[in-house]
Amino acid sequence: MLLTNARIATMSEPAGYGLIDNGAIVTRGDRIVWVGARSDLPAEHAGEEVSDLGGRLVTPALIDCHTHLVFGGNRAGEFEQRLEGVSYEQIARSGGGIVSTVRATRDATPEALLQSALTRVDAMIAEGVSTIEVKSGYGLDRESELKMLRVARQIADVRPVTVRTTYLGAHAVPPEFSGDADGYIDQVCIPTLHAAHAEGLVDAVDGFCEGIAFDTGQMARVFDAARALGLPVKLHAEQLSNIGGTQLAARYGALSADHVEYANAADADAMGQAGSVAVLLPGAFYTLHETQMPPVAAFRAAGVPMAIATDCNPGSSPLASPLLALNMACTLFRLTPAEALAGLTRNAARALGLTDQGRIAPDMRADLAVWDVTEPAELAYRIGFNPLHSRIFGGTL
Ligand code: DI6
Ligand code: FE
Repeated sequence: MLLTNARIATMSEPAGYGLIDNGAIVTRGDRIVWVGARSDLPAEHAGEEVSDLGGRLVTPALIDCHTHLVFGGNRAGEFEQRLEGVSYEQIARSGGGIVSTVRATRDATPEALLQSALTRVDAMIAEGVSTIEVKSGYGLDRESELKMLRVARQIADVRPVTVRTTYLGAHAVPPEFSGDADGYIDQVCIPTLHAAHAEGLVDAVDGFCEGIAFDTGQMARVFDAARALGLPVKLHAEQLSNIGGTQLAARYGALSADHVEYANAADADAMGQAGSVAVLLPGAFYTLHETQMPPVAAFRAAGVPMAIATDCNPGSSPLASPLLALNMACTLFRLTPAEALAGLTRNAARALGLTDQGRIAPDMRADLAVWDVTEPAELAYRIGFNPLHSRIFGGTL
C-alpha cells in the first residue's frame, strides 16, 4: 500500500514531530517499508496501490501504556463522596476505593468483564489507539487475577488492537489479609505471579508503592520474583507521597515509574540513569484534585522520556479518552503539544518495552492514525472533539 498526499508526524526524531510535508508511506504486510517526501519515492514503490490522504495529518497510532480497563462495577458513589470533601485516601482506608472494585471484579463472570472492558476499548480505538496496556490488580486472589489477565488477552482476539498485560497483584491488600501486607505478598501475590507467568499471561510486573498499599521492601520482593522470571518491571510511584518508589524502580532498571507527582530531582536523575520512562497520568491528577505537579523540568533536565496515559480505571481516573489526556498533559502539566504526542506514541512504546511501535519509520509496525487536521498541535488543543479520519492497524485500514 502506498499512502500519498500526507502530512506526516513521524515522531521518529528525539524531539519534535519529525514532520514531513507532501509525504508518502509504503507499507507491506504489517510493516512500514518506506517513509519520506513523495518526490523522493523510489521507483520500485511507484507501482503500489495508492491511497490519497487528501493532505491530512498522519501520526503513529496512539499507544495507551497504562490502564486498568478490565474491572467490575463502578465507583460513581465515591465520586460524589469526594465532591463532598472526603479524600481518595480516606475512602481507601474505610474499605472503599480499590477494594470495592475488587469485590465487584471477583463477582463478575469473564464474559461480563470482557463486555464492559470492550466499551472502553472501543472508545480508545475510535480515537486512534492501536496498543493498550492492561493491568490486573482488582482480583487480588489467584483465580481472580488470572481471570482478569485472561480477559485482557481476549480483547485482542475480538478487536483489532495489540494488548500488553501487566501483573499488578501488588495493587492493594485484600480484606482477607487486612493488616498483613507481608502475608499477602508472600502467600498470594508472588505465587500468583508464578502461575500467571506459567500460563503466558504476563508481559510486565507492576505494583502500587504507597502508604495505603505496599512499601519499598515489599515491592522489592515482588521485583525479585519478576527478575527471576525474566520479566520487566514498572511501578506506581510517588503518586500521593514520596516513599522511595522511584529510586527502587530505577534500581531494578524499570521500564517506567508512573504518576510520579511527588518525585524530586534526585529521583529524576536516578530514572535518567536507569533509562526508565516517566509515565504521567493527568486524568488521575485531575480527578483527585491534586495540586502537586510532576517534576517535568527535572525530567527534561535528566533526559527522562515522558509518556502520557489515561490510567483508565473506575476510581482515580475514569478516563477512556487518550485525546483528552493529551490536552490535560499540556494544560495541567505544561508539556508542549509535541512532548505530549511523543508521550502517546514513541515514549509510550518505550514504557512498554516495544521497539517496533510508536514511530513512523522503516521496519516499524504499520499502525497509523489519519486525522482530519493539518497541525499536530490541534490534537492536543481541542477538547471533546475527535478528528480521527481513519486508523490503520498492522497495515490494514
Ligand atoms: N493508582 C491509581 O491511580 C490507580 N491504581 C493505583 O495504584 C487507581 C485504582 C483505583 O482507584 O481503582
Ligand atoms: Fe494506575
